[in-house]
Amino acid sequence: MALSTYRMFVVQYKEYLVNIEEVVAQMGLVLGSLPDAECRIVFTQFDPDAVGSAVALKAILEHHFKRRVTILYCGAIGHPQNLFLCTRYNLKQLVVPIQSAPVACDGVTILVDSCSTTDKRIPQGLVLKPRMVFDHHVEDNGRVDRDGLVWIDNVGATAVLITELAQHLCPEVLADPLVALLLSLGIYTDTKSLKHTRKRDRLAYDIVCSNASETELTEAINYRVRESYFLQLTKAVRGWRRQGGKLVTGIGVVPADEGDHVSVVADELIRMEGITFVVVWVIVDGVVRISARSLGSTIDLNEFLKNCFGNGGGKIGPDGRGEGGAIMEMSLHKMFHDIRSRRVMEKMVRTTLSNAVLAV
Ligand SMILES: [Mn+2]
Repeated sequence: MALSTYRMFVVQYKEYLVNIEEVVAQMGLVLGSLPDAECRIVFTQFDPDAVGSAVALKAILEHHFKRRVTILYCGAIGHPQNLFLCTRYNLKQLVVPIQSAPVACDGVTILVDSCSTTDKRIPQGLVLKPRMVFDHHVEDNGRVDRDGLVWIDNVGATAVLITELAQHLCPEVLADPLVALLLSLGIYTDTKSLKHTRKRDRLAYDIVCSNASETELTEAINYRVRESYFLQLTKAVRGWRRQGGKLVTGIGVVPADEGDHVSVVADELIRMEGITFVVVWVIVDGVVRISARSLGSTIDLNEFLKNCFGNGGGKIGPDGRGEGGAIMEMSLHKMFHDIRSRRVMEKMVRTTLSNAVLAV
């Protein structure tokens, strides 16, 4: 793929989109101002896009900029596909929990696939001061500190940006089968199996996909799903509340490694005829996590998340589909011990959220 073809698709999005040379120049400035500092790539949500982007960016920083790089993640690994990737490719060698390696002030912190430094998944007390941000959550970008490089672009996945950067700086990193596989998977999953792509997404996918093993990609896409997912889906269907095109439901209290099912359930429910807005909640470790989906323009997903929860955010796809999440602050920890208090807690969350969603 000729580079000029890429440049054609680097179109201005608000004031944030910069062209690839500008990105490279900014990277050079940031790294040049801290010549010996180690780079720490941080992501807040463990998913194929974040992991793929981080692993590929690490390779670019090592090969092209000759930097030492570590990759740190926040939160738990709970989605069955992520657990599969961890085991199959021994990712825990490559990506470590942020708690085990606190971000020191003298390092170059780089945030990928998120641009919020107030994300609830960042451990309390840890202040992230990213000098570079690579992200595609365009609607969130008001919250990022503008010191250094901020590349937030309206593409299907952060992996698209990193592929473009690699293609421009050192295409050889894309020949690595693991890098190619993870980037392909990042684009594939973030665009909902390539259903919601723009031209840049497809161009990037073509490049990375040609270097990834077809068998391994198929294996990672067709990951097995746990029984508990189906039980939680049943619970969500039984307990839903609907009003017009709005649907709100919960899957209750689940173990930490099953918390990511909430987004899979939300993806499933938004497909239902007549439904244009879905909110699904789950309680993990005494914290309420929300996954929201919207179709069309009747409800502003980001405004809803911010108004209701004061945090969170999402992204809007090329067809106007919204996808996002938030954390609801409720002091539930104390109630967490027996089965009866679990029911009380679930009821409290259900009522609060149903009222919030149905009132929109
Ligand atoms: Mn992403």
